[in-house]
Amino acid sequence: MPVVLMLVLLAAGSVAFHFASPWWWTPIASNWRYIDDTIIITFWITGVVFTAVVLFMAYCVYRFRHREGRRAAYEPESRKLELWLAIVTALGVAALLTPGLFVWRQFVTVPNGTSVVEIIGQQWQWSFRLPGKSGRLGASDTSYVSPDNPLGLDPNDPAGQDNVLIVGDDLHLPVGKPVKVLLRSIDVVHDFYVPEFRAKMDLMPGLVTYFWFTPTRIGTFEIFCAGFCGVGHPQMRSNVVVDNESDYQAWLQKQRTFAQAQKAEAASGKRASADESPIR
Ligand SMILES: [Cu+2]
Repeated sequence: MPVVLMLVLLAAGSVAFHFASPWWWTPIASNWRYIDDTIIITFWITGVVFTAVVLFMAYCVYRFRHREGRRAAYEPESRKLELWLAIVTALGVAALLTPGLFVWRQFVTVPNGTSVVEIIGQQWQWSFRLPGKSGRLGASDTSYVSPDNPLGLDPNDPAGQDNVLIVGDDLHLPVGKPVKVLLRSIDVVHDFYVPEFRAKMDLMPGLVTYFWFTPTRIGTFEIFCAGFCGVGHPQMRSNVVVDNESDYQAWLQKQRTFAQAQKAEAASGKRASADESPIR
């Protein structure tokens, strides 16, 4: 009887904890309500199955308890029950996976007229690059990375000259404008994660991954690295500041382009001499 009671309390307590939990989601600040809907569907399916299994166990413990003169029958095979369980499990797994496929498709189908921001991860900071007036991002390669060129832009690509660089500082974005983020790592695997945006994706060395979103709320939102990337991983944080249009433009005016940064480096005499240039 105590086991039956414990199992029933476990089921009831889990459901109560789910609804009364103080650790709920951060208020959403992007268009990705679909992600929340998908998680809620997952909670419903797994919650109902968990509760049903635990209560069924409690029922069995009570119903088939030991009594004098009764023996258990050995019945290892039941084709009918196995078939029934296989069908129900398959339907449950399909219901868990299918909504995610629809949401994923939207997550990576970028609408027309979306602006672009590149997000660069490295041990252990976040940097960003915005296209200039031409709207294009110049070529980049990790072989160009040097103290003077921390993001590894191709110095010979004219398209990269007007690109705006934000190295190890906060990224600003205008509210209500869809943005496509291109994710690039210059060392190991990192993972860009802003909980309020319900957006998260790996940065893979040698690949450019992407997704898009629309920031819907003005404010400062913390960026976490959600892929363990070495001893500095917990400190790999930054912010996305979502501004109204005029604040955003004021911030943008203050940022330096790649050409300006290169010139400043040359003027300060810190630029590497020819024999110190990075190996191609
Ligand atoms: Cu990281």
